[in-house]
Amino acid sequence: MILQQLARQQLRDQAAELGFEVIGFVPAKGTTEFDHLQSWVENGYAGSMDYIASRLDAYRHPEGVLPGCKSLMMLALPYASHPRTTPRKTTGNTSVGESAPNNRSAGTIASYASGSIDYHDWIHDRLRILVKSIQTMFPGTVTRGVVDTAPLLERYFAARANLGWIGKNTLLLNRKLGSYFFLAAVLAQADLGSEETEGSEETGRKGFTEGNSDHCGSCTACLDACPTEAFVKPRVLDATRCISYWTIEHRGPIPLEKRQGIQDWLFGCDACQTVCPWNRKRDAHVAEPLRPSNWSQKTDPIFWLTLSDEDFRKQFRHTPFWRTRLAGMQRNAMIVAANTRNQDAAQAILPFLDHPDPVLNELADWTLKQLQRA
Ligand code: B12
Ligand code: SF4
Ligand code: SF4
Repeated sequence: MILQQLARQQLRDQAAELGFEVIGFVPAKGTTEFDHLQSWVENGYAGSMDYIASRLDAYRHPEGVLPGCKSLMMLALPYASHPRTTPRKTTGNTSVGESAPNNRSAGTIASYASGSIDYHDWIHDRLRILVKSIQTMFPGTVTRGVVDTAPLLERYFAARANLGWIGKNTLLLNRKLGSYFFLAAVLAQADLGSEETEGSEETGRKGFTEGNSDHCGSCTACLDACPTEAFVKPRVLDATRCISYWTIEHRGPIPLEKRQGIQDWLFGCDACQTVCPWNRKRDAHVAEPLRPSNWSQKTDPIFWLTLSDEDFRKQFRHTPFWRTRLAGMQRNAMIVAANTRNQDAAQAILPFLDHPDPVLNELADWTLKQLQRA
């Protein structure tokens, strides 16, 4: 018991030094949310994200990620607020805020992608240090760091570890950090003890939260602000209606009826976060590589339309944009150009009429027609 407490304190201190602002520990138990996940997939809400259905069984228990797993250390690392989030007080350099250009033909990007690095790589480098510490404290036990890609319901375990509550926009919220943070986990075969909220498992989907309270209250700002009405109900998101899904996860053509809803989002979407009152008063330290860099370039559709394969590789190989590839960014850029009536982009779109990729080919034709009509 004492040994576990000491181990947790040491790991907590180390994680804080590494930039994780909220940290918690929870025993590796089966998830009470598995049925929800299963019906979510069965309802088709995962769209083409087959990596969820194909590993469904692994989500039942953290053992699906690390056999013999006894404990999870859950971690939150803040990233910059989206500039459309109205801050209530100055909180240091956490937002691009006023520095964002007020250019009507510019698009915008999700803030998590505004830094200069791939957060997966950056976080994994830090998780490796924590993994090593656990292995030194508990020799012979296997430990694994994960961020984003493992079949683990990160928000669920983070809520159980008292990092925050699951908001109506389905994101994990914390009273100090709002929702602009990444989640990560260290799974250990060692028993690290628990800091789980008492009785939390019995609360079902009503309030699996800090101290079991739902700090969303009667607020519905995120549900009302979603441009594509992607929330089936509070805390249930149909990804196939979400701009983030279409602009980041989905490969290939974007159906005609989805294009207008994308508005000016070139990559991801933060609309259900910019309006959240908890993000307006957040107080978070954002590490240097996660602070916005080259914002005006990344939010300019013409920049993406005129970028060469080679330059894309050089500049974006180790950033979140790599997931979508250049063709995906160019697809998104044409849709944004059409939605924002960006006549200046027409010149950059013309060469795509002869592009070998039929997706970009069709889109160029469609976008130019939209611009002619404007
Ligand atoms: C697939 C995925 C997506 C999909 C689906 C999103 C979704 N809401 O599920 C898409 C592409 C749409 C997406 C978008 C985004 N994502 Co995403 N995504 C994931 C991923 C890989 C899996 C999520 C998943 O399993 N969904 C399945 C369904 C069933 O989840 P669900 O319906 O929301 O229900 C869950 C919870 O809400 C919870 N729950 C809901 N209500 C209640 C009530 C109670 C009582 C309890 C106990 C639990 C509970 O239980 C369910 C199971 O966990 C996670 C990483 C991970 N491994 O967890 C990141 C993750 C959720 N995404 C993240 C981010 C940052 C985003 C975006 C903000 C990116 C952007 N700006 O464009 C948007 C936000 C959109 C939104 N409002 O959710 C972060 C969220 C951090 C945070 N603060 O919560 C994560 C955790 C990645 C990370 N490691 O940091 N994402
Ligand atoms: S990320 Fe955008 S599209 Fe997706 S649910 Fe939030 S507001 Fe709606
Ligand atoms: S906008 Fe309101 S309802 Fe939505 S997550 Fe924030 S506090 Fe909760």
